[in-house]
Amino acid sequence: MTTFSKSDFGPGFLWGVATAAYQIEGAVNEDGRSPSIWDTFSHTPGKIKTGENGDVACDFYHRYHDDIAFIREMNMQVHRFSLAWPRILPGGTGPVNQKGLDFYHRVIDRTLELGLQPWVTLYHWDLPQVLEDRGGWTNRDIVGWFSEYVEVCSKAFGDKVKHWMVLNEPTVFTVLGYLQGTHAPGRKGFGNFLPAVHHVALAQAEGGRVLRAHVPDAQIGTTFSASYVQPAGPTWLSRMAAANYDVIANRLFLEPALGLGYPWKTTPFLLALQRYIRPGDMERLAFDFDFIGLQTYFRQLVRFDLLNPGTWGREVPHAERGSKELTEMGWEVWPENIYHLLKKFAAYSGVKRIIVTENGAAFPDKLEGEQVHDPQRIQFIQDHLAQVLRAKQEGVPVEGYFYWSLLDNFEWAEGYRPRFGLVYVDYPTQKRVLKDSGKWFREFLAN
Ligand code: NCW
Repeated sequence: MTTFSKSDFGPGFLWGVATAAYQIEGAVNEDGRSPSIWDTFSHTPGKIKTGENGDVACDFYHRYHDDIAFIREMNMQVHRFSLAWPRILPGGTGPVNQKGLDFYHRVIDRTLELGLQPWVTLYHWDLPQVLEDRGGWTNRDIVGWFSEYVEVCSKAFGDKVKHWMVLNEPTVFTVLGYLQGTHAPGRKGFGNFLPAVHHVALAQAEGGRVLRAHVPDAQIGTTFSASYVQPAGPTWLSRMAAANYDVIANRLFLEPALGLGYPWKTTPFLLALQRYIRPGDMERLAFDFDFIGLQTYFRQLVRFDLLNPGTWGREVPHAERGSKELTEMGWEVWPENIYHLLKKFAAYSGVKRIIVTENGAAFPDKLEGEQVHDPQRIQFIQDHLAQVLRAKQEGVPVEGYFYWSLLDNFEWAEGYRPRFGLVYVDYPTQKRVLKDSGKWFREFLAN
């Protein structure tokens, strides 16, 4: 039983779902799209746990019409999705692919036709491979390449789309893609990571400025992955390690956007970024975002580790924490996480408005006839919404909650196994089934 109702969140609170282009669209060779770094990476043996790729995914490219209708059916108002740079500018820069624009016009028109708001993410990790071949995010020229792409998108869609997010989770795509190498493009080491961080942070603000210039009446935001970081013990060393983890997990891209610069006082190894910083850059990192997208899935419990110079920390294994429940991603379920993060983000004076642009969980869903019973997901959502409401009632300006994700989809290096959707996708037949959790939203949000 839930102890709250939709009306407790207030009349203006926005409810929605989120997706990302490469994870759902498929049709990778259609209508002039060029390969992205995720096509290259997923077709490289050993990179995806299951050997799978996004060639077909959910075939959203052909099924968008009916898929978007599920959002309406669940009584939500927001359809958050991303644009694929390699569909729109197959050369990364230069000639525009009209067929790529046409596809997104169809998606936007269908969204509007159903009375939903389109919320568009410009970059959700599918960099054109041609640009990676020129250094990708490690090449400073990418700030100009990205600006060109943002200009094309804002001119094409700015009349219809009034809510924009510049980037999806910069920390995740730089740490996993350019430091650890477990995500595309699979680069490793600080020599890749540090320049990528600085160029991404510049592009984050520059993207905001380009949008503002071309769509002056737009609400402009960007999204951040976040994890509430707790020290495992009361010692100074434990707290120091946790503070360093907090910098990477939560502060690295948020603080420069807010005009606070990089958090190198807490984490001195970030001083190595200075090598890539040119005169005027520190001012250019800031942009006055209308809203901040908070995306969170789990907390981090951290202890001191002498063997990990830089952050000086290591996460405490779940077995040692007595974690009650783990999702299919191996992520611990701990709903208070989202409450603490909302409070933390709201404490920055530059954060005016917060939208939870992603939160959700993967569980081992099974199709039984025409039904998918997913009580764990319903519980997860209810427990997280209770914490969002708690923060809101304490004055946090949180004004929306978007569930990740509309559909089960290609979960990057994990392949198709983790199912995050409110709608089940039977991949062999591409049949869709609204899960019990989707039905729960439908009832919860009904008038
Ligand atoms: S992997 C990840 N995700 C999932 C993905 O499907 C989606 O595209 C992302 O926006 C679900 O939501 C996001 N997030 C990574 C979580 C944090 C990993 C820790 C990295 C430490 C730097």
